[in-house]
Amino acid sequence: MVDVFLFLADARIPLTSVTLAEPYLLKRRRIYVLTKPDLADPEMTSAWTGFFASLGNRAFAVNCKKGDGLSALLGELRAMKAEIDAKKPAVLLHRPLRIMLFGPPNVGKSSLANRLLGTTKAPFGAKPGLTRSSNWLKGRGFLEILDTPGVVDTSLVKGEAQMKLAAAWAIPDNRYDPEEVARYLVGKVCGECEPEKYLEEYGRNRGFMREGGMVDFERTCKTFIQDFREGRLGRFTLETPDEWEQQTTLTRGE
Ligand SMILES: Nc1nc2c(ncn2[C@@H]2O[C@H](COP(=O)(O)OP(=O)(O)OP(=O)(O)O)[C@@H](O)[C@H]2O)c(=O)[nH]1
Ligand SMILES: [Mg+2]
Repeated sequence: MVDVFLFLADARIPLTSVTLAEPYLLKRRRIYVLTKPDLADPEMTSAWTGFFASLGNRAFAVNCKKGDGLSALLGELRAMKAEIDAKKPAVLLHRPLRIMLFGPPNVGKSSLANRLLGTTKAPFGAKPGLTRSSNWLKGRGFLEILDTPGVVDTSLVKGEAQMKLAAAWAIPDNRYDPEEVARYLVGKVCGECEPEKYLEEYGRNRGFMREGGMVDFERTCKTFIQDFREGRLGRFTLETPDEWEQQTTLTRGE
């Protein structure tokens, strides 16, 4: 029923996004879409799209919220439709191109569906697990889109992958320890900094104080993580294409 898979990966964690969802996807014609490029390091995003291309896959960075990068993806989908139509008898030419969106929770699947279709039919929002079932969506244009719930192999949500998924908000807040994730992210935002001191100062600067002059550490950690997620600390990519080679550490056979 599907002509092409769009595999969505968060541009900040492409390797983890792919590794956690890949086992569920058949090896079929697919396009990788790196979402939230506005929150990732632009040079790293180019490196990642180049890397996927070097593996023989098309890859596009698309801001599914604002639409940047969408026209290149639409151009590719139009070309695919033309290619498929060219192989079919004329009576079937009018069937839309059917695409399935696939990827981790909160990566931007429903937002991309809406953008591609020019609608707001697919509910979207800043919370992992918003879409609960698979839905075929139609809009204007030449596409029909299967929006799907985010997929994560929960047996792999551990170690550094868990930190990254929490940072990208692909797992719910009850699936990680905010203090652990905040400390991990301090290392990414300020490699030289001592996490405890950095967070103490962060909380003090934000006025997150308890009675007796102590910093409210839990609130500080949660706010720090949210600031990271929303790009207020800058644009960061948490993994490089070089790490692809080491991905066996993330796979089921670990
Ligand atoms: N900054 C930024 N935010 C984005 C982008 N794409 C989507 N978002 C936001 O990310 C959040 C999640 O978007 P959704 O489209 O609901 O994500 P989803 O993959 O459908 O999520 P689930 O249905 O929970 O699996 C929303 O708040 C979007 O506005 C993007 O490219 N950049
Ligand atoms: Mg959704």
